[in-house]
Amino acid sequence: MKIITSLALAAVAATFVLPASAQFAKAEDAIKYRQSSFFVMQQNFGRVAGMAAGKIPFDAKVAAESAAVAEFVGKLPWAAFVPGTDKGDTKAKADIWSNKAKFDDYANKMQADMVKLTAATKTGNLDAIKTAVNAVGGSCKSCHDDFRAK
Ligand code: ASC
Repeated sequence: MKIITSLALAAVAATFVLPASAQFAKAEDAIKYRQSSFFVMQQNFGRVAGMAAGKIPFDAKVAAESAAVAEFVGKLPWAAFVPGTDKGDTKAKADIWSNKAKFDDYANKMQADMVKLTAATKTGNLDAIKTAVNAVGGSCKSCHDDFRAK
């Protein structure tokens, strides 16, 4: 049982594994990289959230494509939270690096919620999409509350 639990946890961790080899020439490149990936993620998530809120006409195909892009791009920013990149053109708080485990928990939660959102968009069921959008939005917000400067 213990071994099975460990294997299950390892499998979950592997899902979220970051490219450990990711390197950036300059601190500002790392900052730009994570901001760019968050921007593309937000544009795609925001489109689905807009549909869920009735602000954008619901198009199941566009929602599914957008969620898939948001899910994928949402894997990218984390490798760019390189130690020492809390200075410069960034709202990233230094707490990210002093409380990395908590930050990583938020990052993993958001990515897991994105997987559920993609699944929900594939059903075409707007209520399921709304629920999944709310979960992702909650993940974004809780991390911002703790780790993003105003
Ligand atoms: C977005 C966006 C965020 C989150 C957050 C959810 O679309 O840009 O930062 O959702 O507003 O509360």
